[in-house]
Amino acid sequence: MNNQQAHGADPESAKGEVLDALVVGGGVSGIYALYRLNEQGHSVRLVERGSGLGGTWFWNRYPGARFDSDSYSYGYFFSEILAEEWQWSEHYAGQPEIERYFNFVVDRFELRDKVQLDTTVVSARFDSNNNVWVVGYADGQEVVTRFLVLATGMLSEPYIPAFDGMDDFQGVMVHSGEWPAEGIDFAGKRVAIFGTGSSGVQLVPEVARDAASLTVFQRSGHWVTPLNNRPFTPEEQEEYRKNFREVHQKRLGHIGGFIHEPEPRLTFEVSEEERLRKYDEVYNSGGLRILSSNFADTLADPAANQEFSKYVAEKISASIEDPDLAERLIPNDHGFGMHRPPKGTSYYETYNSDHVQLASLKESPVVRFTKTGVVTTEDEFEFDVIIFATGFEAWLGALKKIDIRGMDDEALMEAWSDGPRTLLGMGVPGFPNLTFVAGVHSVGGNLPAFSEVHADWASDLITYVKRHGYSRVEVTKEAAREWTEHVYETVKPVLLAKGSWYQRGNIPGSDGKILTYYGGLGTWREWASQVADSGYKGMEFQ
Ligand code: N01
Repeated sequence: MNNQQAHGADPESAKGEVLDALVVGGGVSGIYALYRLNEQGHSVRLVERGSGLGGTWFWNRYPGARFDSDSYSYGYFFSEILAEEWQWSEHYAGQPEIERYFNFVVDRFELRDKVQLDTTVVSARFDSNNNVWVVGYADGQEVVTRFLVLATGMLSEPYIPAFDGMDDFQGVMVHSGEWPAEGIDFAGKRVAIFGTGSSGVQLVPEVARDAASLTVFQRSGHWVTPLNNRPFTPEEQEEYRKNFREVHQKRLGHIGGFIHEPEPRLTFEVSEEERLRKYDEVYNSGGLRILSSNFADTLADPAANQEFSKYVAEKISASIEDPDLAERLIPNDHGFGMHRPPKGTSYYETYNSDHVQLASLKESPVVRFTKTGVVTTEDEFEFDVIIFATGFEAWLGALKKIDIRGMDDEALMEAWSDGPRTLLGMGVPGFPNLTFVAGVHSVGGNLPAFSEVHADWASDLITYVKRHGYSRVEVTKEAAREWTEHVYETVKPVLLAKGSWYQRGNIPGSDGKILTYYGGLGTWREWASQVADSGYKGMEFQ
């Protein structure tokens, strides 16, 4: 990385300048927003708190971090250059390669000079006299922008539970989403992992490989199925290149922005033999097909859900030598897919090793942390390293870190004290000239696919405002009420675990308000087109 790449543009250059748009966040959604806004001729800058680009794929550099959707379906589709000049090495690429991909995009499309790294936004105040946002950075500098584009991420603010005595622990404590760039050497170390969601599941076999001992603190079991990673061959790449446009269209036509063929049949309308054949197919195909190509009612009908959960439970039992241990690892408080299902590589098999043990927090909760480890109601453990794979405060965690003030100095979090209210997840009443990419109420699936359509819509809106000589656009309360009610309607048929992060269920004391849009990419696009085509009905211009 050269000097300019490491430090981005000179912050001093912002002085006196009024941008058309400031993009906050250099992850998947922010990078595309930067591309699109720049392509449409807007003066734009992207600021990112990290010292590199990639967002979630910059911070989550823990061993084992990788895609669980097919690499070539996760990236961008705005230019064929992306398929011609980028070759994925694996079906489910690892974090270093993914980080390289996002840097490749930024360099290939000559966006680097519009990126300012190591810049943390701490405040954003709407100046209603001039219809601009005044945005403050942690170092005290300010920048003025007509539009504020928040691409602060879905899972970007780590959540670490508060245990008594945590400050006393003298070993290394780290969250999976804030992994040190220099890595952690586990050789000969006694290691603990808290959390068995997607991050914990990816970490367990990697840490076990080198550590002297590994203790996994599990609160709930999760339904882990095989990732089945394999090389992405040059022949497959050629096929993908040829079908680039079709793959793009397929993503746009899929409810979750994936490329998987949906299965329209219902679980019990086929014979038992056919049901098992389908189950084997989705189980063995790897990645998230297990959910998105499974019978259509798997996440809607409790009996169908139970049927598939039973199938997966048998697979789990078959992977573990000790039947009692298998019993403890099999989820007993939610059915398959009610939490976002993790994909693993030898996850359950790792527990067959003598130096790996499961500590169930339901059977024996933590009493306190000590200087040397952890005391539970039944045991005392000594550790050198404690890893928290305990998830994130989805969407709102990152927004809470910025003091966002709209009309009449109202804080965004006050406006959302009864849960987020948005139009399309793109705009909020009382907060003019503010838009999001892959924000609350706008996404549920393959994030890059959603990011592209959101950023296109946002950039078109900014173009519209400029072309018509307006300086301000604001969502009406009525439009936000209507969309927010629709968001709540779409979640009703879905079987969701209470503790799921989609509704803040993982944050203690949370209100359980729905954050994710379940209506699908197609419905979102239809609604968004109707708004745009009607001259932005539900939005007021000045
Ligand atoms: O976090 P999670 P994650 N005491 O919230 C446990 C994406 N992702 O970082 O199940 C003890 O899923 C909690 O326990 P329980 C993906 O979208 C993708 O793993 O609530 N334990 C759970 O086991 C994913 O959904 C990939 O009982 C506590 C774990 O911590 C999202 O990121 C890879 C606790 C948290 O699981 C988040 O995944 C990684 C407490 N007080 C992540 N609080 C890919 O493969 C929480 N836990 C692409």
